[in-house]
Amino acid sequence: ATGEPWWKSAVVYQIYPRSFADSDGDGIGDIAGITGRLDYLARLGVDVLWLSPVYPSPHADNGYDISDYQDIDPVFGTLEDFDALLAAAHDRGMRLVMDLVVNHTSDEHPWFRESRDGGPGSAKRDWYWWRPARPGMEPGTPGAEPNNWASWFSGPAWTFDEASGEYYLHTFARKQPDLNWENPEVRQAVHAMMRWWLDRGVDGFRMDVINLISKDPALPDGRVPEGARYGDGHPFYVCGPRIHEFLAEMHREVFAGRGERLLTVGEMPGVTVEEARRFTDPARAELDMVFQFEHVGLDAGPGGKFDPRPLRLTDLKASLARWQTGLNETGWNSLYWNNHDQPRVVSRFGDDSPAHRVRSATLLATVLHLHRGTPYVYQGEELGMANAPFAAIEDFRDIESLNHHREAVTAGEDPARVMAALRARSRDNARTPMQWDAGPHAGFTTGRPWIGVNPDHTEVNAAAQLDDPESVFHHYRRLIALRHSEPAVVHGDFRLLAPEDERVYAFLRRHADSGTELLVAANFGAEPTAFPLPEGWSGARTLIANVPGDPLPPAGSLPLGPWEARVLTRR
Ligand code: TEU
Repeated sequence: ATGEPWWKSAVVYQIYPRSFADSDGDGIGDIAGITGRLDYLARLGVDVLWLSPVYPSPHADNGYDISDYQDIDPVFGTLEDFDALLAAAHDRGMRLVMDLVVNHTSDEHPWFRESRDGGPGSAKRDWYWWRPARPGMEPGTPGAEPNNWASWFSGPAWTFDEASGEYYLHTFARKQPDLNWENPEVRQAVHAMMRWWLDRGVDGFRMDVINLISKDPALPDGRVPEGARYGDGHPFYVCGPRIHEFLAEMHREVFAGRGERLLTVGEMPGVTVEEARRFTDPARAELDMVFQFEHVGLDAGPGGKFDPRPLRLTDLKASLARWQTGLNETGWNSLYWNNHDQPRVVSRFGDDSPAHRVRSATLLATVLHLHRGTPYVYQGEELGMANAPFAAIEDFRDIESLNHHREAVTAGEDPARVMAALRARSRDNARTPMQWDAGPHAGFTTGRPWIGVNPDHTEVNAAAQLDDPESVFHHYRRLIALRHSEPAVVHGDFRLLAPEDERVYAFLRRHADSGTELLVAANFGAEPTAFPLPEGWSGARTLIANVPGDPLPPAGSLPLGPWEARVLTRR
């Protein structure tokens, strides 16, 4: 439809620069490496690149701890390298979106140094959350923290500063102090920095944990879950009291007048459908879309992400369908299986054994890309890259994984179980180097990679897949092209079929303007099955499938082989 925003028919590709392509042999990916691989991304057909952080950083959390918002970390290159990448992407018709990490800075950012070293009298003291010890407690002793909140990366959310005798708040690691958005100077400084990047030519922002920036200034104690040591602060800062005000203000101050060409997406753990509709309602002018987390939490047990349990397909369907319906009239979904924080989807919701890896990866791709919303592809997902076979804790690099391992083992949990959970769920599964070819280090680097390369790169790599029309890569390429050519994929409404079916994920997309209707059916398993077609679908043509060959038009029911996914169309 005319007048629709361009990003509704776009596909975004996420690059984790540290693990994408290393041009200088230091074992860490860099910006020149990305520029050298743009033709690969153009061939895939993606419209937008999202770069995980490339700013100067001590890398306590791989760049999500920023010490200078307006420069490039030397490990990744220079501002000149960045400008060259931006120009080269634009030359190929691709836009480039930056990661905006402003819930917190690094503790090595000059703002925080001034806030801490200047003590309570510092002009920047109030840019962060400083609080005295709990009344009646000896400052710096266990339990004396200003409140009982847990950090997301284990331990308390507060760190004691000897010099001033006060604590600062950090929702994540202690090297990631939270900015105080209540202070208008903080907001103005962030807005100015964002305008600086837009003036440089970038095309928008992916906003890290942006729904956590508004905290209840009373910072009340949270409920302590059974068996837990710390309290749950979420009710006081997940979509906190002033979040909509802050995002509307950011829109006015930063995006007004140039909003049309940009893409903004807010990463929002804990966001509900109702809140997401408000954030993405165009009439409210806050964000274009958000990343919600419901579907990536369905296989977590009561103990959280490191307490894995199997996914029930009916839960996945019910969850995604609720988001589809909830944002159908107002707002817009973003669609993802993977990013740099999630295990690889082919290992998680598919089957990464040699017999089923390609088919289950292409099934998952088909299901996701046929939903209504903007799909995000995370580097290597388009190759069907799998989880890492890490053997020991020494193989891991991620601060969340390392902290969790230390805390759990110290608390007396069985180390073998802790390792099994890390192997299934660690963020490092997504962070092994991109597999370019079957050569040494998968063609990622000529040096020593900062994290182990998956040994399966001899089988699973871009070079092999580019030459194979049945590869995962070419299936992603076809799905992206389909979104660009078929309005029903972009604009059709969504209706879930057979919600109780434990094996087949099936839905309809109906596009009233063109009269086109799509039926998607996907067999989530190795056992062949058949899906009973609704009235009027016998004889329908296949638009795209993840198995080669032209089947006979289905009559009555649609046979589905192991991990087969099929999209039928009728007018
Ligand atoms: O992630 C926040 C988030 O919600 C989680 O995915 C988190 O990383 C963790 O898995 C919780 O168990 C964002 C970034 O994407 C992540 O890489 C950063 O570590 C985090 O914020 C802090 O900046």
